Amino acid sequence: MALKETLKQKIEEFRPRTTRLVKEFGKVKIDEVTIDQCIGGARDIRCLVTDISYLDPQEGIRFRGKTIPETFEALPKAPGSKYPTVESFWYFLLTGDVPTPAQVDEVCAEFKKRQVVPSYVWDTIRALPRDSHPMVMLSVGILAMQKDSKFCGFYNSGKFNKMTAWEYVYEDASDLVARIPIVAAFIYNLKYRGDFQIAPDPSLDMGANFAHMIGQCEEYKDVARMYFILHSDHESGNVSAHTTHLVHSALSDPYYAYSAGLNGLAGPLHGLANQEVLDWTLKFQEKYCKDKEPTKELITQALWDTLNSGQVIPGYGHAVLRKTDPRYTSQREFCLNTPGLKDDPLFKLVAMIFEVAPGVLTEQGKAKNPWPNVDAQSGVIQWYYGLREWDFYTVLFGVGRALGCMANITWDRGLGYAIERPKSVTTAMLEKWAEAGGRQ
Ligand code: AMX
Repeated sequence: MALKETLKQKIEEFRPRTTRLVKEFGKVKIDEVTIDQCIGGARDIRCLVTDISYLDPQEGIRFRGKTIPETFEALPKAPGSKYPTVESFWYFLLTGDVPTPAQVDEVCAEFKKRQVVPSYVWDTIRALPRDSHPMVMLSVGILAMQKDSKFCGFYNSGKFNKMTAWEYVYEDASDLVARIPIVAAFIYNLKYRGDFQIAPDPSLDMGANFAHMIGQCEEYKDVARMYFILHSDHESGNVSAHTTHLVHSALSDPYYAYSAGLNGLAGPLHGLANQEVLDWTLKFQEKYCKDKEPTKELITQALWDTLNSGQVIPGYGHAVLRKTDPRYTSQREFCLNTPGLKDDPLFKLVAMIFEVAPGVLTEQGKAKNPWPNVDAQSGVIQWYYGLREWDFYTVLFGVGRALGCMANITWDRGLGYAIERPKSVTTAMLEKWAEAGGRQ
């Protein structure tokens, strides 16, 4: 069965569960809110629903119930590769089912049709100053496509229907997911390769095609597949996923929603951390190891210098996780299993930082989680394969994150989630309730 038909069946079967929860159990309490949470970024408040992925603080992410190794193991692999295609993962995220090879082929064929980017997108990106950050270019490129949104067209058609609205989100979401690597490759070539553009190769899957379009080697095809899958989703409370969900909840179409999500991803506490990690590591080499080999002592000194200057250690800490991020571990394993990369000096340095940084952060005593997150390990892989323009790294994150965000808002519409509108209070109210020991 084609992906959209399977999804239609799944959404229709699922709807009664959501309806029943609201109708019969709507008043059942699942959480309480403290003043800490109110001022401290709504940490840990259970007030979002998604079945696409779940983040356990100790275990890390599960996509549709599967850990990262289980996901990689279960999905059909790209030809000649140990890694699955991004297309098979997209099917899995949307439906929760492991696709058959034939179903993957269908998605691949569909993406070929969808991946044609309108030429006005290239004109829009080219009109930006060439020294704009590549995340600005990506966000603008995605937003430019809004004018052809099928969801927006459906809304404006006068025939809008809540039950079928998800189908138009699905159409936009699939177009966006198929096109975003093409847009990213265009930005890369525009900014760093003198606008030397390479046409997509219709015989290749998404990851392989991205590698081809940025002039990368054979091995990088797996890097792209792994990278896009690992960065796809981290349940729905993180800034990029939450922003996308929030903006779409106003029935803004997927282009508006994901452009906004990308703007959140571009923050240094979120997706920009991968660029910051590379920046930190290279500056460390430059400043502390000009004429000597890096040592744990030198790294410890540099980490304390960073903390004492009021900055965060990029790539470490997490709002939910309380152990080493399995996305970090997965990329580390890739490095260890790749001859050349495992002996690369930058990888060895990143591995040495891993031995030291958790201890330094624990000694400082502020971070609730001293362990590395996804961003501590991702840049070194790109660097090794010659992708050394590290301000591009968050764009790679953004290509992957599109998968999770688009799968989520397709289901948001399928289940008819409401416009998001939490209630705010004033500081005086908090002070009054604080005195009284709770809200009266
Ligand atoms: N370096 C230094 N201080 C850190 C720290 C780090 N890596 N991680 C947390 N802290 C500090 C916080 O800044 C905060 O300090 P404050 O009390 O002075 O404000 C204190 O420790 C408590 O913070 P927390 O509850 O442990 O973390 P959080 O939920 O507020 O923030 C995060 C989480 C990721 C923003 C934070 O750990 C951080 O800034 N890490 C570095 C940036 C980074 O790697 N971001 C990427 C995260 C993954 C992603 O989204 N891609």
